Amino acid sequence: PSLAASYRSAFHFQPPDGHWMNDPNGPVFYKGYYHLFFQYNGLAAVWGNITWGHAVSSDLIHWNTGPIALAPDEWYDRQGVWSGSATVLQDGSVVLVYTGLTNQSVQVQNLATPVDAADPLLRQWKKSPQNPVISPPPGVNNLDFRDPTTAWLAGDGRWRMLVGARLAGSGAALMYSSPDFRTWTPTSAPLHAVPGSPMWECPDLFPVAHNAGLPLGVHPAGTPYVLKASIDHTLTDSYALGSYDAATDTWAPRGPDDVSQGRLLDYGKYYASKSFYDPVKGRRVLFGWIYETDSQQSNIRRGWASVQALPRAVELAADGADIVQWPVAEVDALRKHAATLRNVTLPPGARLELPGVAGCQLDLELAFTLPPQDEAAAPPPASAASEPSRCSPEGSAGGGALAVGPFGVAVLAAGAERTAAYFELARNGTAAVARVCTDLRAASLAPDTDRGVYGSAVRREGDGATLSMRVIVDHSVVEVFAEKGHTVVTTRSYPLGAMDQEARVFLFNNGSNSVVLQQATAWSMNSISISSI
Ligand code: DQQ
Repeated sequence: PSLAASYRSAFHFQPPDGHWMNDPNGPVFYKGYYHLFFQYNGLAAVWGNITWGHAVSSDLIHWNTGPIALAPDEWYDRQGVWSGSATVLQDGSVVLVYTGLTNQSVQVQNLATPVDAADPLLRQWKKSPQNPVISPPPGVNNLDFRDPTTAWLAGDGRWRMLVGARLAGSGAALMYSSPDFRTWTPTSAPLHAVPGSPMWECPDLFPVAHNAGLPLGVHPAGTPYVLKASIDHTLTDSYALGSYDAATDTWAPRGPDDVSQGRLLDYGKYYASKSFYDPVKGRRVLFGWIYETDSQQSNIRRGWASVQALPRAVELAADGADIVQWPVAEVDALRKHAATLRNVTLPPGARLELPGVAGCQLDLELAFTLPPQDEAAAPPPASAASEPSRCSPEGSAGGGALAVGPFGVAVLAAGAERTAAYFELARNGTAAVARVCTDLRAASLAPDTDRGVYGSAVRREGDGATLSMRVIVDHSVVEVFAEKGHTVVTTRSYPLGAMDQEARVFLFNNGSNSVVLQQATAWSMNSISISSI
C-alpha cells in the first residue's frame, strides 16, 4: 500500500474523498440519526474554501457522508462558512448557527434550517433571510468574533448562546439571549473572560455529573459546569470546572485553575472540540479535531488532512475534582481477536513483545502494579518539583531522576521506529506525581515529522498501587486515555517502516524499579467503510 493509504485512519471519521477537514461542527441527534458537520475544503488538502461537510451515523462510529450542508454563497459568508453548532428547538426542529466571514472580512453569526424537516438525513439546508443575526459588538475586532455554541432555554424562557471572542485584550465567551431564536441581544456582561488570554475559539459550556450526562438548560445551583475554550496560539483546548450563575449569566471557576490557565482536554494534537447531549443514551459526547503534524507538502501528497477523534463520553470524576473522558462504548464493537497477558514482572530494562498482536488498528488496555514506594530510597526531586505536571524531556529512555518508570508500551514499532506511551512517577516534595506521556522522538525516520514528548500529570484512581491506560492506534493516530480518562494524550505518528503488519507492540520498563504488568488485553480493530448517501 502507498504511504497515503497506510497513514489513513480505518475507524476514525474522515471524508471518504480526502481533501481537508478541521473542526467538528453542529453535532446533534435528530430523528434517529447522529449528525456531524465539519469544516471541509473539498478542493484540496489545505485549509481554505471552507464549507460545512456533513456525515450521518446511527452509532457514532459508522458514518456516511451527505452533500455539503453549507457553502459560501451569500455576501455574509462569501469568505467561508466557519464553525458553529446545532440546537433542537422545543417543537423538535433543528437550527444551525454558524459564523460567516463576509465579503468585507467581518465575522457574523448566521442561521440555517433544513429544507425538509421530515428528512431524517437532513440533506438540504437553507439560510435564513434574516442573516446575519449577530455582528461584532463594540470592543471586539471584526476578525475576533466566532464559533457560536448550541443554545439553551433559560429560566426566563429566553434562549442563551455563547460566541467566542477577544474583548479588549481578553479571551472571552460572549453571551447572547433571544426570545425567538431570530433576534439576539448581548447579555450585560460576557459569560466569562480571562485578562491577557488570546482569542477564545470554539467555546463550549456544559453541565457535568458523575456517571451521567446532562442536557443544556436549567440545573440546580451548584451543578458543576465545564467551560472550554480553544486557544489558537497553542492549538490546545483548555478547560476549567466552575459554577454557572443563572441570575447574572456568568460563570466562575471553582478552583485556582481558570480557562486558558489550567487543564487541557487533551495534551496532544487535539483542537476545536465540541460536545452535544445524546438523548438516546443520556450522555455528553465530545468530538474533536486531530490535526496533522507533518508538513503541508506531505498532506498535499497524501491528498487528505486531519481526522475526527473517536467521540468521547465526558463525565464528572467520582470525587468531583476533574472530568474523565472515555471513548463511547460503541467503539468496543469494532474489537476482534483479543490477546491477553497476565501477571508479568517487568524488571528494569525489560522489553517484551506482546504476543499475538501486531498492526496499526489496535485497542490496548493495560494495568500495571507499582512497587511499594520507599521514601528513603527515592531520588531527589530534581526538576520535577518545579514543574510536576510536565513529562520529562528525556522521554521514554529513562535515566533521569524518576522514582518509578518510565514504563509502558511501544506501538507502531519496527526497526528504529516506535511510539511510546508510558507512565513515569516523579517526586514532588514527599508525594509522587504520576504522569502519562507519549514520546514521538523515535516515532518516524521521516525528516518532516514531530519528535515531541507530550503528556501531563494524571490523577490516580483508587489507592494508587496500580496505573492503567488504554491506547487506541489507528494508523497515524495514537490516543492514550490514562486512569479511566483523567488525562488524555492524542498524537500523530508517520513511521516509514513500522506500518501495517510490520508494526509490533512491546511492553517496556526503562526505570530502575520493577513493575508488574497486571493485565494487558489487546484487540485488533475492524475498519469502517464510509460512503456517500
Ligand atoms: N476554525 C474555524 C473557525 C474556528 C477555527 C475556521 C478553529 O471558526 O475559530 O475553519 O480551528
